[in-house]
Amino acid sequence: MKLNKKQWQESIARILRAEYGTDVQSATKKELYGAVSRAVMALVPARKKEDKKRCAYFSAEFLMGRAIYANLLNLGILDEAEDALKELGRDLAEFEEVEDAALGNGGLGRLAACYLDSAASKGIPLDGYGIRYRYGLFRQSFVDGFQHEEGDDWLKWGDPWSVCCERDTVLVRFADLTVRAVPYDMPVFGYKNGVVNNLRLWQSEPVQAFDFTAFNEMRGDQTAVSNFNASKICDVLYPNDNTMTGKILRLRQQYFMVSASLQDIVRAHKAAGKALAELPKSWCFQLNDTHPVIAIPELLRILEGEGMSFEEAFAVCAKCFNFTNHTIMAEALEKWDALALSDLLPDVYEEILACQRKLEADGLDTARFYIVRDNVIHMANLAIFVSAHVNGVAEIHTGILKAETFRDWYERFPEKFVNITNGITPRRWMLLNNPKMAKCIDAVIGSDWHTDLGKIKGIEAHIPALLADFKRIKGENKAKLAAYIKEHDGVDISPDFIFDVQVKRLHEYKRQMLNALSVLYFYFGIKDGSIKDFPPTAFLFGAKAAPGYYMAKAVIKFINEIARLVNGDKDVQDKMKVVFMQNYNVSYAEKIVCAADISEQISMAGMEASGTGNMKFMLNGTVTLGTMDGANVEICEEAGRENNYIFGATVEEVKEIKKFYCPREIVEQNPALKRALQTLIDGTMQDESGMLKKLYESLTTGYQPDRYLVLYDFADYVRVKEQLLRDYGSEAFDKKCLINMANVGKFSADRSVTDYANLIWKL
Ligand code: 26Q
Repeated sequence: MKLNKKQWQESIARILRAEYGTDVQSATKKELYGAVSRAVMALVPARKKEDKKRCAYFSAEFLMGRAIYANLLNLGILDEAEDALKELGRDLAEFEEVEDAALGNGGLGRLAACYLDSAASKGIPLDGYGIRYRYGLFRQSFVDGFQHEEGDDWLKWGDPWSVCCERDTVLVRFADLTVRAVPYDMPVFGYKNGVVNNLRLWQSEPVQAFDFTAFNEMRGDQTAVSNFNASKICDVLYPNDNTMTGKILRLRQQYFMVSASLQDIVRAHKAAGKALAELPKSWCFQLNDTHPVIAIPELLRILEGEGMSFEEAFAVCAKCFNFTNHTIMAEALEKWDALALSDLLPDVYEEILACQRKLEADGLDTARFYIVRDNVIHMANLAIFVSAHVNGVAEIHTGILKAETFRDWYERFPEKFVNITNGITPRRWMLLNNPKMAKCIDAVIGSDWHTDLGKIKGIEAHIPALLADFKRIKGENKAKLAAYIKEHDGVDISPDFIFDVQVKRLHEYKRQMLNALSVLYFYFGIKDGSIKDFPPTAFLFGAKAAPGYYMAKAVIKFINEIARLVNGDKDVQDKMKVVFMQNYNVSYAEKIVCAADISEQISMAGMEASGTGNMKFMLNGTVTLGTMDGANVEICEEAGRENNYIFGATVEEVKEIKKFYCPREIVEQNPALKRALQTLIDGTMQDESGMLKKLYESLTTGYQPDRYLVLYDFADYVRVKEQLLRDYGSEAFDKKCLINMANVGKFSADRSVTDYANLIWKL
C-alpha cells in the first residue's frame, strides 16, 4: 500500500495525463488535487468481506472538513507526498484552497466525522450513512456588518474521494413520487493501521432512465413532478443548529436517507444467506439524534414486507436501534404533524401507530408515555421506546435527560440510559493542525499518545522543560493565524496580543452576547481610565447564524458594530482589537484552536449538551473560560478547576434564579453593564434595521426577558475574565495551559467510540 517517491511522481503524472491531458508543471490546482487524491485512492485495498458484526451510524450530517491532509496523515504518507510534490515544483499547501466538505452544521456533524476517524483507527467496524447534499452549509460573509449567505458549492473542486456505486442503487418510495437513491462511498482510513471503513452518502435522482417498471407503475401526470422533486431532495443541508423547522422537505430527506440505507443493509444481509431474524447479530444502528429516527418504522415496514409479524419485527428493531440525544432544547426535539407524515408516508405512519398501540398494550401510562398524541408524532419518544440504549453526550447532560427531559422514560426504563461523553480525534486536532507541538511532545514521551491519548499525561512530569517550546510554538501559530485573519478578514492584529476566542454556532444560549458586552465594558473602562494596565487583547469571534434566526443575526451585527467602534478608535489601538472572522468552518477551526490563549465556553449552565470545541482547545493547551456546563464540568474534573476559569450560575442556581429573575434590577445595580447595554439603543451603533433594538428588548422586556441570564452572569464573568487577563503571561499561567493538555486523555474520540462499542454496540 506504500509507494516510494518516484512511484508517487509517476502515478500523479499518469493520472494527470489520462484524466486531464496535462502535466505536473501546467496542471491547475484543481487538476493536481484530483490527481494526488486519485493516486491515493488507487492504493485503497478492496474491502475484505468479514463476518463481524458492524454498526451503521445514521446521521443527517457529516462535517468532514478537508479530506486530503487527514487521509495522507492516516495513511502515513503525508511527508512522502509532500516530498514528491516539492521535487516537482508543486506544494501540498496549494490544496488549502480546496473547499471543506461542510455537509453538517456544527457539533453534531463534526462529532460524526471524529467518530468515523476514531472507529477506523481503533479497528471498530463502524460505517457512516448519510446524505450527499449538493450544497453544504452556506458560506458566510459580512456586508455592512450583516451576515450574507451564499451557496456552498463544495463539488466545484470535484469529489475525488468518492466512488459512485451505481450497482447498489435502490428505489425510495413516497406517496407522491419514487426516486432512485444512488450511493457514493468515501473510504475512511484508520490511522496507520490499514483499516478502511466506509461513509456511504446517498444522492437522489429521478427514476425514469433507470427503472422502467417503477416508471410505468406511476401515472403519467406524476412524471414531471417526480422529475422535478427527485434531485431536489438532496439539494441542500438545512442550516439549522439546535432548532427545528417543521419543513416537509426535511422529512423527505430523513426518510430518503434511512430507507435507502436499510434497504441496502437488508439486501446485503439476505444476499449473504442470513435470516432476517438474525439481523441483530450482524448489524446495529446508531441514531444520531432524532433526525434519522424514522428508520425505526421503516425497518418495521421492510421486515413485515419480508413476511415477519409486527411482534417479530419489533423484537429485531428493539435489538438493533440505539439513540443519541444531543440537546435538551425543546425547539430542537423533532415533532412531526401526523397528517403531513401520513400523507407522505402512509405505510410508515401505520408502523408508528402500531408502536403507539404496542406502548399501550405494554401497559404504559399514556398520560406520561406517548409517541403520537393530539396528532403530533414525538420522534424522541419513538426512539426511546424502541431503542436498546439511549445516551447523552456528557455526564451533566445525561443527568439532565434522566432527571428532567426524559424523566418518565428513565423511571420506567432505567437500564436503557447510559452516558457517553463526547470526544475529538487527536489526529486532526493535534497532529494535523499543530504538527510542531506534536513533534515536541513526541520528543519527550514518544508517539504512543497518537492512538492512546491518555498517555499524553506523561508530559506532566516534563512541564518545566516543555514551557519554552510551548510558548514559542503557540507564538508561531498566533502569527500564522494573524496573517490569515489579515488576508481573510482584513484586520491587523498583533501576535503579541492575548487571543481570546469564541468560535461555535451562533445561538442565544451560547451567549456570544455575554462576551460582546464584556468587550464594550473593557472598551469604555479603558477610555474613561477606570481600567488601567489592560493587557493587549484580541477578541476573536467566529460563528454562523441560521439564516432564519433573527436574534442570532442581530448578535452578529452587534459584534461587527463593536469591531467597527473599537478598531476605529486610535485611543485603544494598542490595547484591544475585535474581529468577527468570516465563514468559520472546520479548516478555519484548525488554524484557530492551536493559536488561542483563551477558550470561551460560556453557555448558560444546563444548555450546552457537551461542546466539543472546548476539547479541541484543551488538547492544544488552552485554558477554558467557562460555565459549569456540558463537558466543561469534566474538563475541570480532569485538569483541575484551579487550572481553568469558571464563573456563573450553576444548573441548580439557574433553576432558583429563574423563579424570581428581574434583569432590570441587575442592570440598575451595575452602571458599567448598563452603559454597555445602552449602546444597543443610544445611537452608538448604526441600526437602520432595528435589529439591535430588538436585541435590547429580548434582554430587558417581554414574556421572558434575558432567557439565558446574560445580564445575571455578567458581573461574575467579567470578574473571572479580568483575573485571567491578569494571570496571563506568568509562568503559573503557562503551566495551566500544559496541565490542561496533559489531562485531555478522556476527551479522545478513541475513548468515546470504544465506550460505544463496549456498552452499546457490543461488537
Ligand atoms: C432538526 C430538524 C430540522 C432542521 C434541523 C434540525 C437540527 C439540525 C442540527 C437540529 C439540531 C442540530 C444540531 C445539533 C447539535 O449540533 N448539537 C450539538 O451536538 C454536539 C455533539 O454532541 C454537542 O457537543 C453540543 O453541545 C450540541 O449543541
